[in-house]
Amino acid sequence: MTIERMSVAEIKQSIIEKLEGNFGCEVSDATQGQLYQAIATTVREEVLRRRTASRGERKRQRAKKLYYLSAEFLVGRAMHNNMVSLVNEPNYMQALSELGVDKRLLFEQEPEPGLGNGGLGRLAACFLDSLTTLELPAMGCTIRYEYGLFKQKIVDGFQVEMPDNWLEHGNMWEIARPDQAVEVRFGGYVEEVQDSGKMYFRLQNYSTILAVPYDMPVLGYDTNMVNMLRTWAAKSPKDIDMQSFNRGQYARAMEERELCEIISKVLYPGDNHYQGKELRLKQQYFLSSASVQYAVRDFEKTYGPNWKIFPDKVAIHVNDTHPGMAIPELMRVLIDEKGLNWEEAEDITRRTFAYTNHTVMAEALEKWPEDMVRLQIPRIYMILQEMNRRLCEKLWSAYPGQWERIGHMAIIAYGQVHMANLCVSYSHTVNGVSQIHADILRKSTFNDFYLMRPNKFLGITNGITHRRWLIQSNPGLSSLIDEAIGDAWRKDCSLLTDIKPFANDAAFQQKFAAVKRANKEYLAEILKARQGVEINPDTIFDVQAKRLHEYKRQLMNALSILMLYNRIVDDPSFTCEPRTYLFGAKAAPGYYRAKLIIKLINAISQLVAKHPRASKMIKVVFMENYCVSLAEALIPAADVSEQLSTAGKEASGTGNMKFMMNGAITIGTLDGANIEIMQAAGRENIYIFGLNAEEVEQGYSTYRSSEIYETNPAIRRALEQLIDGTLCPENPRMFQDIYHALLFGDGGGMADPYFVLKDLPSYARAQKQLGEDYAKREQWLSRAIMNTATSGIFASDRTISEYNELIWHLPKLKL
Ligand code: 26Q
Repeated sequence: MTIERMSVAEIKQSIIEKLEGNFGCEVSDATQGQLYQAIATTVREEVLRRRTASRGERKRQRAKKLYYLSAEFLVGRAMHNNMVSLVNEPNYMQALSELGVDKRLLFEQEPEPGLGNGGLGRLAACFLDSLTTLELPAMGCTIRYEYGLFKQKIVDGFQVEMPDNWLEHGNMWEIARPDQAVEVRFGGYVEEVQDSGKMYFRLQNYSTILAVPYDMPVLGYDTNMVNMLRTWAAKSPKDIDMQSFNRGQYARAMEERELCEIISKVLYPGDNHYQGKELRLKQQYFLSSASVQYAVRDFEKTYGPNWKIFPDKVAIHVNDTHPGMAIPELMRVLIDEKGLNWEEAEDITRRTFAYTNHTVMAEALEKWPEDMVRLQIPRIYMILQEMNRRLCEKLWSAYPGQWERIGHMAIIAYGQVHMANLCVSYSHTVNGVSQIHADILRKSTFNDFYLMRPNKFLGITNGITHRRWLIQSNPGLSSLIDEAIGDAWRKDCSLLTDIKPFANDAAFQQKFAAVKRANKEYLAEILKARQGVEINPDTIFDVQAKRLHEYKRQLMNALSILMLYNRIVDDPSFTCEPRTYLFGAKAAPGYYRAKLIIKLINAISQLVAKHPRASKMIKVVFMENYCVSLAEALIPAADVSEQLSTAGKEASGTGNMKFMMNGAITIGTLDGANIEIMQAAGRENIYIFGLNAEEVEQGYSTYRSSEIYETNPAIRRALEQLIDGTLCPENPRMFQDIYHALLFGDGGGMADPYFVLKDLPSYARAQKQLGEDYAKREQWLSRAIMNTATSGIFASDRTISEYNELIWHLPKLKL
């Protein structure tokens, strides 16, 4: 079945009719909001026609379905992306131009769903995009947070958080499914019931929360395939408790309702950091239970109570341990509700689940207090205990007498439920997100499990969807690529290698440079509009955009800029290629040092701006509220991609891939996917500096940051400036904490545990070289083009094909 694309005339007609019918106005007198409504409704109708065309096919074909469970899905805006997936973007753009609509203002009308913190949530969104384009049946499952990740303002150089009320004006892209609501139970106690010799478990005195699904359709590119992102909202089962309402206890009824609905109220803003908050545990079980119950119900509808084939028809993937309670939840449903015995349920569960780990940092590994789990989800707690008992029994025979090792591998130990151990021991596959990360999982984090079942551990490197991150966000470069090699790369991103021969083609280089230049102008326009700053497109755009975290080392970048500033101030004859340093980063609201680093970047920005000569060569800009839509304008404009994590700490990184694809050159450490970027692009097309992961590991016992301070005068001076009033005359003590952490450490820990000072000299050298190389125009352009040309393997289509081949085994739907 083929569906005709709307022509330019039809699109215009539809928009005009909607403005007339819904608002009684014409294009010329419509507000931006009315224009958005009318245009989005037109796109939505086209989306829903595809949904109708593919609807029911999965069940008819009895095809296996994937549930991708993730506490975060950072999908970004939908309208423009849907135009691209409909392969009708040129017609829409033409129609909008003919109607005289300002496209930037139009797209900015759409609120961005901020249902994620960073990499993990954005990866889930890229995956669902690729699953759909590859015509694989899947459903993304997450929480419909009423408030997404906070919006960031910078006030006097400090981050200030504002609530993100993204649903305030409704959401054009979701469909409520109250008919598919499920009940999730919390609290109470477990009663054991004997019935004709069999023992049953019944939860008593629990409270029920209703999980109501809202589905957001996800389109495949150039196909009728539509998958759903299911977002679960928490509702009170008795919308308002009528009984107490009648007795006049209106306030109490409302209160009860509020208490239920708080579960899906707000996304926790911590990234790569675990906090044992009770509400967070409730969120996780809420998502896990609702999704598993739905998966079981949907299976039963098609296949009946034929539980043995459940793993052949259902795959459940847990995106990090956050939805890991789905594992004991499936056990619970199969045993308590479907009457299976433990062994049957366990076998099905093991063959159903797979788990991807996204971090090896100790502070991010989830460990819930045993008592909290017991009180909140008592039946799940019982199941976890039994899982733990059986696991430990096996471990005793594998590792007799090795108590410490067993304690380290147990699901429950020392009063805590260890989510990673649960996920590893009850999944058939454990995946790492880059090659080095998978190696670290095998050799260190999960080594004890790896030795028992080496084949369980995979390393499938992350990817990004080139549809959002190249076709949609960089139309200039996309058309240039079409011109050179045709447009087949749009469906098969690996074909980007066909532009390799153009890397040294002078005419292509000129056009490539013109596209980059236009993208830089566009970014300049946006930053002017967003925060009133002016940046010069004739300078190098050097970008570090990612969550703020000490291991990502924005601080190293900042100190290196400060050192460069000092050189300029000291030497009136010093010159360098003019550069604009762009930072985008949100800090977790409770992460004091991360917030102080933001203040530091802003202080350096002001210091540089005040100096007549320095300000001609460098400018530092902290971009407010880094988010998906800002990334879409920023990444195509970047010349330099900063990927500075301490080696061994960044599991993969995915921003690095987006920058590469858009022709930025990476300066980075041998960490995460940077290593694979180097292998793909070639050693000459990337700037690598600093310690490698092994050297970092060895450095923990030998490294003394004070030695660098004592022997390197430039570093010493920059550090002194943190506390001598240079940066913050009104409060010279402002950056004391950073100074102290770098030189003395805190809380009994080592000084400079992220090796900032250690890697700083080698970073500064690489930066100097980069600046000189940028001036060699042809060579730089050739290397930038080589980055785009070799970025195809970082398409999430490749990632998903590998996941499917090695983990899920989903059939491609026949449409
Ligand atoms: C856990 C418990 C309680 C509250 C919050 C959390 C929590 C939330 C988000 C823990 C971790 C995260 C996010 C982690 C994350 O984004 N990791 C990144 O995942 C990317 C995709 O695989 C990788 O590319 C990055 O290297 C990794 O840092």
